Amino acid sequence: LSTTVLGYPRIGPNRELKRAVESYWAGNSSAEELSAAAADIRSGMLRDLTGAGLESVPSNVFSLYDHVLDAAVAVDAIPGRYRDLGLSELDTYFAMARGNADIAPLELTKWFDTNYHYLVPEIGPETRFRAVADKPLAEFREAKQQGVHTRPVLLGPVTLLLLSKSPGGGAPLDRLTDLVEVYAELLSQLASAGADWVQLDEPAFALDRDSAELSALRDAYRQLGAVPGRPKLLVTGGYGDFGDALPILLDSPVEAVALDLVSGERDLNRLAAHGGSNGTMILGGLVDGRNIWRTDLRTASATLGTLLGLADTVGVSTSSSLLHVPVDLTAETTMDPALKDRLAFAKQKLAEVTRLGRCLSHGETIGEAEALPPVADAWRDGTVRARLSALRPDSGTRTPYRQRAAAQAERLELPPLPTTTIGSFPQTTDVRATRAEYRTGKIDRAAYVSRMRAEIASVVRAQERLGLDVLVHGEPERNDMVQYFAESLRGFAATAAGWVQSYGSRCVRPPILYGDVSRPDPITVEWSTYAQSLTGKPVKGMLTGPVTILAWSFVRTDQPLADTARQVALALRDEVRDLETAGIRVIQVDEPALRELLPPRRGDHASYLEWAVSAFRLATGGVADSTQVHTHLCYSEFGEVIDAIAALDADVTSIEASRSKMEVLDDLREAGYERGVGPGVYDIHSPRVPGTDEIADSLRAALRALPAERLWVNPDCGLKTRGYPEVEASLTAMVEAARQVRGEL
Ligand code: THG
Ligand code: ZN
Repeated sequence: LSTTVLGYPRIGPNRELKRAVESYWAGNSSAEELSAAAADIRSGMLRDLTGAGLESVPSNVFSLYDHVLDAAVAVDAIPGRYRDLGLSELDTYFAMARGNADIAPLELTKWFDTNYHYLVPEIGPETRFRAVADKPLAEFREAKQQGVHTRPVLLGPVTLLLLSKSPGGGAPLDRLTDLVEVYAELLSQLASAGADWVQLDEPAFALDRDSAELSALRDAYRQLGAVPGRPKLLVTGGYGDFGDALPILLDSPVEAVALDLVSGERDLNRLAAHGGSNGTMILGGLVDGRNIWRTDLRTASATLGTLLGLADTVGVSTSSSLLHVPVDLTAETTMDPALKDRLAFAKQKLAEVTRLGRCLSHGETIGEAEALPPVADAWRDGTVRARLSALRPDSGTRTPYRQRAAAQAERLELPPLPTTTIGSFPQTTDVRATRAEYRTGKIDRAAYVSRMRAEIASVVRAQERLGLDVLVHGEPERNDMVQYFAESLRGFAATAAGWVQSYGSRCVRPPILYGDVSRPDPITVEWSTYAQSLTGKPVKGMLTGPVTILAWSFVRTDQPLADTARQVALALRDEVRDLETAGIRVIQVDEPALRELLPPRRGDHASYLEWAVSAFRLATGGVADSTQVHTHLCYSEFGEVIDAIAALDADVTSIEASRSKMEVLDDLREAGYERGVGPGVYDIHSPRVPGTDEIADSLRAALRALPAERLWVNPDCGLKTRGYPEVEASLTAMVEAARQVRGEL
């Protein structure tokens, strides 16, 4: 175990997984073809891992969709409604992941504070566990056949339960004893197949856990430690420190514990306070599994020195699985060499691990030549820094809401219950093709602009026909709401092939924020003003907020995130001001990721929310009273950030609420939010067209929590993934419902 990684990207170097599963789903290839493509991806992974000379190579880190779903399947926690479909194992798996015409998929949610999403298993009193070790065994044997003795990886039992829900009542954790018995069986089967080490991932302990949850951890590993003939156990966390779970693990009969020493350095102190590792091997997670900067090998090897003073046996690893970084930097052939020199993608990180391993085992030292090249002077921008320090402290403070609301009402002349959409309209193949043709130089700027204008004109006409009150231009020019802005801001670089899995077959290509950020030229103004020129109704300007831009990028680590957020906010503030000057009366700044960057430990929440809120306010606080600021947040779990949402001080906040049945309105009111709200009145994540009556009923329910002058009517998210027929039908129903309820006021 002296050198290893906790996991590796499983999408393939050219997104082979996406092609293979999507072709299978479309009925264009067979299960055998899918299985062959998956085996090829796994061999590629194995080649990378062994090629780097790691001492221990993980297996069962591949997944056809999601490793949490794989863990549920490995203990046979398949809810009855999927079992009853009578499908093959493979199709049952995909039904849980994606649903089908008759049945919804499992809920999808964020994996800790990353941009990966996992499927939420359902484990309740009715779940009948059984060990189904087929996948880990098959992948272990497959690697064995290719000459590699691997270390199977499983999601740990306690984390599996803590990530699950129990829709039928009871708590998943109530099933711990039964589940651990099944894990004991899985361990025995892996041992019989020849596995001498098994890795169990318990990242759920990066979050604050109560004493019952900590006891569950203690009980689980006491029980697993006692399994006769079991393999040795490596327990990993990642995504932060282990907190109070660390001493429990050190005192439990597991052979090794991996620490995240990138975002969980606090565990080093805890290890010292515990008087060392008590015989447990410690893997130092020194190579960042979630960001793309090269490891500072000198600092890392110094940390290894510290670890050697705290544990008898020490190894080197990544801070988390490498799932969150792109596969191979050598695919970036057009990147600025000065930037490329500072980066390491998954494959390059393997070499960093083995390099650190040599420091450990052969006492080698890190030479001058291996030091991280410095940040280039050209990436620093004195103007940005000077502008930020010259900002007045009240730059993020607008006048009181009442005063703004009166000025906006007079200027916008909207009916009560105004209708609008979240911003994007369906992205037709035509629109995508036009963007691609422009990008590859097949059409020139003039041809591109004229086609985009035609699309915008058609979207504006459609909205007028539908009778919406506040229009949008539809965002045909955007690929992704973060990538698009990154392409136009200084300080960001795009990658050519830096794909990272977001969920299932879906990937994103996060931009790299490497230098001081500024906005050389207006970005969205030409599109928004063109749309506004076509209609007398207000057109909303559409921007992505600073926190979301950071959350969905790879961000520099040479200065605090809060400072970087202020730079992004200042660039957006320039854009907001230009939109306003150009006559745009309503400006929406989306922050769907506000919740996502929330640090795992509650003790760190306040300082995060402080800078996150102040960045948003800096971006939006420079406008006149009569300019209306909107924001939009996705996902309905607002609990811990609800006060921050109120503190954003937007005039109108639209939120995903169709599934949480308007309860969020009461929560907002309790948080002291007394401005406009647009609770999503129908779910855009499903192709189903809502009825007028059901939307009208939701509006009536909302009116019980909110006065009519503050209620807006909108879908719960952007429409870019939907088709035109359903969008037109749904918006027709929405506008009609608003008209009906208006008549009752
Ligand atoms: N942009 C970015 N991150 C995100 C979202 C986003 N994270 C959260 C959420 N939205 C994730 N959702 C998706 C939805 C769709 C896709 C990816 C993430 C998707 N990707 C295309 C694919 O894999 O085929 C590739 C898109 C492209 O060509 O650029 O469909 O909206 N940054
Ligand atoms: Zn949304």
